[in-house]
Amino acid sequence: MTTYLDDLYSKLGSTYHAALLSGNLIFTTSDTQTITETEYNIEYEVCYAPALAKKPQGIPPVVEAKTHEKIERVDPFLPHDPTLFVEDASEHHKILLNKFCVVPHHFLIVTKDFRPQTQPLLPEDLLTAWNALQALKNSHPDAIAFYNCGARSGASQPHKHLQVLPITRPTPLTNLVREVIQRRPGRRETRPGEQFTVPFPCVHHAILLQDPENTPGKDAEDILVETYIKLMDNMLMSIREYAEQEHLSEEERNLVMGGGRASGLAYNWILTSEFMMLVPRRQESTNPTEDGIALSINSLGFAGMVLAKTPEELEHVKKTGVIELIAETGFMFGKDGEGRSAEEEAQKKKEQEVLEKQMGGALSSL
Ligand code: B4P
Repeated sequence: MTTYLDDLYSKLGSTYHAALLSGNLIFTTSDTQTITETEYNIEYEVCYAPALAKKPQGIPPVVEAKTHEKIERVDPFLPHDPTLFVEDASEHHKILLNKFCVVPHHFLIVTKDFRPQTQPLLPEDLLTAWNALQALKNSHPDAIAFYNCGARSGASQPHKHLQVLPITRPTPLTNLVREVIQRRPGRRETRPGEQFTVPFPCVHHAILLQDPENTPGKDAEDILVETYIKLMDNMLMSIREYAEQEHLSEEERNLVMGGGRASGLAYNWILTSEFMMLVPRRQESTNPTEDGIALSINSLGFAGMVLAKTPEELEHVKKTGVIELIAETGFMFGKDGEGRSAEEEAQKKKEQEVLEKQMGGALSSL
């Protein structure tokens, strides 16, 4: 039997150094600034990397000329640059280093054959991402895997690829999740397999993963697939509820529902060794300011890491706040909770009641 991902980290290291030296991999230095949003009790990271503004943009999906001849598409992953190839990750996937990285050793899990980036994750994709995280468990226990699915999710390449950021400290999202799943007065701890939410004012769904070592009758693949399907079901339900709001125009309703096609949906998927999260996306970038400043947001934005490429973008993040900005690209809850699922609404109400009781009704008079 072929084994994959043995000694992944040392292979990442040697391939990374060789590709950096040969100039085939471009590492961009950045200045990471932490922003504390007291309203949400979250510490966010803004990664300021002005050199990335000069990076070539991703290629558009296949377009057909008027003659109906296909315009040839350049797929950077097929064939791939051999200097960026680390190893096969499974029968169906290969690992390539990210050519334009901000974090060293950032890598991609790419399907060997072309599959579209609008395709849902398959059991083999989920398991390969999980196996990659497990392979890094000793060196990088807080590594994070993500998938930018669909054009409005921040994806720039149409060939199916998941990504892994081998980082040595928890992302702001991981810190936040560890906080919200803990037992607190009036709240019991979240158990493995249960859903939870974080204080994002937009639709999102997350589940604390069961540990395959301690879950009789289920292996890692069963747990990952079950979790993903549950999250997708809930996400579709939330999107449908959101689309049914009376004030939405037909155009907006159609956009929300992805034009009625599964491939028209866009979402960010995040996996750590502790949880899985899905955030449906309404738009690729934040709402443009009067000066036309808009930030492109991908899964890392929802992991608490936002990328700013110009001083104006950096200023805009600091002024507006990260949470407001990322929420603009998802399906925002209205001020009165519009867009929140009935289940989430009930949960919020319950939390509010407990808080009010604890504070002697002080909250209700605010
Ligand atoms: P996508 O899913 O399509 O898009 P993306 O990660 O949002 O990156 P994008 O290409 O839009 O880059 P951006 O300037 O926003 O992923 C495509 C991936 O393929 C990218 O990682 C890309 O670099 C890589 N790639 C392109 N051509 C390649 C080739 N020939 N061979 C191998 N890989 C190739 O962001 C620039 C980079 O910064 C991205 O890698 C992005 O993931 C990363 N990033 C974004 N926010 C960050 C943050 N807050 N902290 C650290 N890194 C961050």
